[in-house]
Amino acid sequence: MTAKKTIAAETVAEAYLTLMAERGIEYLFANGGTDFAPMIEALAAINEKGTTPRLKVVSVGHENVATSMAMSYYLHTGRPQLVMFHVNVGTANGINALIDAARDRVPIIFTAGRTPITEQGLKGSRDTGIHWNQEMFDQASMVREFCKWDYELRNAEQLEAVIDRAIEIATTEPCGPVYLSLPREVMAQKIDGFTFDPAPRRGFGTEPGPTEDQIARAAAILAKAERPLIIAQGAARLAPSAAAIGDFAERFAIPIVEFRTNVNAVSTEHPMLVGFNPLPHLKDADAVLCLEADTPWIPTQHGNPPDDCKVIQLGVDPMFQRIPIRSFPCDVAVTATPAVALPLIGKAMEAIATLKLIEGRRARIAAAKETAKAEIRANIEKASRDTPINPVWAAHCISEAKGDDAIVVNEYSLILRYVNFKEPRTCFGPPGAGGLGVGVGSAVGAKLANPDKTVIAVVGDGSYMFGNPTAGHYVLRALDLPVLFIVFNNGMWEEVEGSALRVFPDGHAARANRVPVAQLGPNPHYEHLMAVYGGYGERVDRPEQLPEALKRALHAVKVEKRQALINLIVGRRGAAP
Ligand SMILES: Cc1ncc(C[n+]2csc(CCOP(=O)(O)OP(=O)(O)O)c2C)c(N)n1
Repeated sequence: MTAKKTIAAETVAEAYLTLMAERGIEYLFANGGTDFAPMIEALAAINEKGTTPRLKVVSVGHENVATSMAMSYYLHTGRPQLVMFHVNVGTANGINALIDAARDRVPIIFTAGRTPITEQGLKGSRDTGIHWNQEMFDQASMVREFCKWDYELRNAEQLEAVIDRAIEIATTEPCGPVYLSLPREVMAQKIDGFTFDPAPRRGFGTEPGPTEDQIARAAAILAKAERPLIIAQGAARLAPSAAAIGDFAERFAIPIVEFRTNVNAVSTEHPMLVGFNPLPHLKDADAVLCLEADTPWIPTQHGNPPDDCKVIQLGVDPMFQRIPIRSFPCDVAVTATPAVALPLIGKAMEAIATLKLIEGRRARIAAAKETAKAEIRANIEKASRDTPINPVWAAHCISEAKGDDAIVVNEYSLILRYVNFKEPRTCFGPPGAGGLGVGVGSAVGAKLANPDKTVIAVVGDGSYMFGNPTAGHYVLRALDLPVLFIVFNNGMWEEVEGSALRVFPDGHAARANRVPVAQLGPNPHYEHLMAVYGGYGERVDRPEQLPEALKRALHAVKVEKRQALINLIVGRRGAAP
């Protein structure tokens, strides 16, 4: 039994904020309102008393940016953070990124004030008109579908239990956000010190384990397969899983497709990485190992693997129970992280795998990779003189300029096939749920988590606007964090246009000069925004200008320590080769 610890907290809010820091939460990303009165008073008290550990508080001008920052910070560090917003309205603004976090299994302690319950009589009772208008019968109902747990703090006595339950549930696999509402009177309540357990006996970070039977059946399928395929998707959220995927694939010579991945699991130089698209690998496979893949392939685009192909679904919740309809085949489900399961499957395969099969495959994959490299080089050469700038050429130039350990946050526009990522976990893609507008905040969170690394955000002009860029640039300026933004400005929502043409290939929209809704022109001078934030901005509309422009912008970021933005006038991505 560890000794209890007592702190000289004067209010519930002060005890709450101190206990969060004691439990390892580093940041409070905040966007406040009248509900924050007790929090503000408590933070000032904590500062005045020099209490440690202490949360670092960052005021963020939009809740979606703040939530994206918390999401990204976790993906880089493995450590969940705290956000707090203004009652129901602030909650509403953060829900887009919350949906992304939920689908990508990112734990966030997502909190909001709750309008004062009492109309008068208590410290913190209602004192402005909005306190009636902001009350809801069930504030948490707004987020319940995307939070694993929700609760309202009702009194001081329950504080430690509530905080520990929130962290325990958020960090237990499958991880995800939890929601806590904090009424003003409860937070303002006076207390005379606060006593808690500094080493709680709780199940923080609990993981499921695979059964022996799951491991044996998966190993039997993979050992026998001649043309196995790994489809890796959400697995590299956890750094040990990324390493395990690379090791396992190399050992047994199994090609990896990183499809819709939000964090790259392996280096692009990994001998088994064959690309980012299940085509053409899926149609020949006789076994597919899906790693944390909610959508291992898209039947209407990629077809399905052959009927006799065995499919293994491996993940902490391999059935993705929170997705209402999902009908991908599953011959064996393995309930574990890749970090835990793959070494066990590998061990079980040792005795039954055939070396000849493995080495034959290794040689074939190496040859196919050489062919693909030649095609990539030819495509780059072909794209290099196109105006407007071809996204293939842009991707290549970014690849050449960025440096090996740079972190790239890609919201939509970067064609990964043309970019080298020497290190695993350096390419952070759009979240699986596709709630756009998280790229800007994710870049801020990435830089916060990796102050010594170059962080580059590659965003579409649409995604950039969704990202509340003024709030993002403001935080970077306030915290002195330099990030390079490359806005792929095609003056449209190409994806929206593309989806209309996919569904109606011979329709009216396909024949129209301008596809309705999807056009964003005329292209704004986004580079001028840098003047507002003391950054470096440049517009680039010719392909030969891009390499030097990237050097200038990276110089601004790395040497001058200023944020920078390249407004890159690009053409359509189309079905880029
Ligand atoms: C919050 C949100 N609203 C709308 C969409 C639908 N949507 C998907 S892609 C896209 C266009 C994104 O534009 P841009 O970033 O410029 O990329 P482009 O498609 O032009 O390459 C839109 C609006 C979405 N995914 N998320």
